Amino acid sequence: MHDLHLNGPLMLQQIQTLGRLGADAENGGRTRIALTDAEKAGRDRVQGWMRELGLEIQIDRIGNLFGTLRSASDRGDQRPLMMGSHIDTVTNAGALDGCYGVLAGLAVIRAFREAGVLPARSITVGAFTNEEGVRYQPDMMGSLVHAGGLSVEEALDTIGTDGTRLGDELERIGYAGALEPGAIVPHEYIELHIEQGPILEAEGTLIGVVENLQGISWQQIEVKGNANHAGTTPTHLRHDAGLVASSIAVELRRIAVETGTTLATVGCMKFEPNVINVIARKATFTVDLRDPDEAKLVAAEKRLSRYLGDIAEQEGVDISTEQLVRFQPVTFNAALADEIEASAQRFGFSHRRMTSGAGHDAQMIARIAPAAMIFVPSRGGISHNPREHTDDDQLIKGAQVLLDVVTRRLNAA
Ligand code: HGY
Ligand code: MN
Ligand code: MN
Repeated sequence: MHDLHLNGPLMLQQIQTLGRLGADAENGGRTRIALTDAEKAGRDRVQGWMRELGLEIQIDRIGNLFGTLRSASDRGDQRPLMMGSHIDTVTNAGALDGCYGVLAGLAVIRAFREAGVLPARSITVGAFTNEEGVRYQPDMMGSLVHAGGLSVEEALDTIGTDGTRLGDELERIGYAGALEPGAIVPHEYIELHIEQGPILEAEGTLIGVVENLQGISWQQIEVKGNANHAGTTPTHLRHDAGLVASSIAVELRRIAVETGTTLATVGCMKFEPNVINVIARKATFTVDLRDPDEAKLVAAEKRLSRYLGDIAEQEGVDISTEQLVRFQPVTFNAALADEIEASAQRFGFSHRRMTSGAGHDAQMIARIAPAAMIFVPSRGGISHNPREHTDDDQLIKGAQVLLDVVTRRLNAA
């Protein structure tokens, strides 16, 4: 095998450059919500880097962006080894989530370019649309459509939290591609990502060999009570949507603590009329439930549903729910996980097998190809936050493992 060298400094420089696009006014964050002008700027920048590498660029109908370095033997029908992730962000995000996997993929291709060799099999890097699901649900949307889990027509008709239609926004930013989603079927898929959690750092471990990924359940809950005067309404006569929503949030914490494995988050909450001296007539909020075990996730959903029925009756309010996202836990390809572990061993890097707490595009691509993930540590376990950080040498070593695994898989039978 050729002696390929990863250009770490250039990868780090590109991470910084991309991280400046959509920069927030304060606290060093950036916001590149899917299909906004800021995200378009990020897409344009990544596409430019793909061009500089002489890659064949393809954009599909849901806006997934692919750059491919063809092997000498590829007559256009060869299934590529694919790497990738996403470049859209949550609000006020860090610079690494998703971007690291896309730019490390380009760094792997650059190693072939700089060595002047073509890979034994074509290599594709993908930047999938709307992984975060902040504006349009579900999350991991682009990779879900790519994997055939959601029709592109349905995805294009999705109405965002801002009332926009996804397909219109895709047209507006110029990324409504022609390629049929799923046309590029990966031979194998490997995603390099920051852990976004505390485990690797706490153990002083460098490489996470991600064996599986937990199930995700997102729902929106609406509580309808009665608006009334905060000063004249006795407690026993209240139908207080704000109290009910808050009680549900407390019950969710009880579910998480009592199960020990389920995680529960109320990330968004809105009261109406949202006035200091008026009992809330309506509360609208989201619930994010996760568990690596499907049966436990189902049990948490059922326990929440029972609680909703009980508190609705107790407080005399109406409660309705809308399921926004439901993905079962995913187990990644064992052979690829072994390959990642063997690579970390060869480098002498500390490593451990683990579950992904976050959702990733790899969980969708695992539906159509062998897939696995490599994690590197997140300082303080922080992510979805401008303070998201991984040391430069850790980022480079993670990318070296990616290059090593890719070159070995390219030359495997
Ligand atoms: O929600 C997630 O876990 C991912 O960041 N979309
Ligand atoms: Mn991510
Ligand atoms: Mn994320």
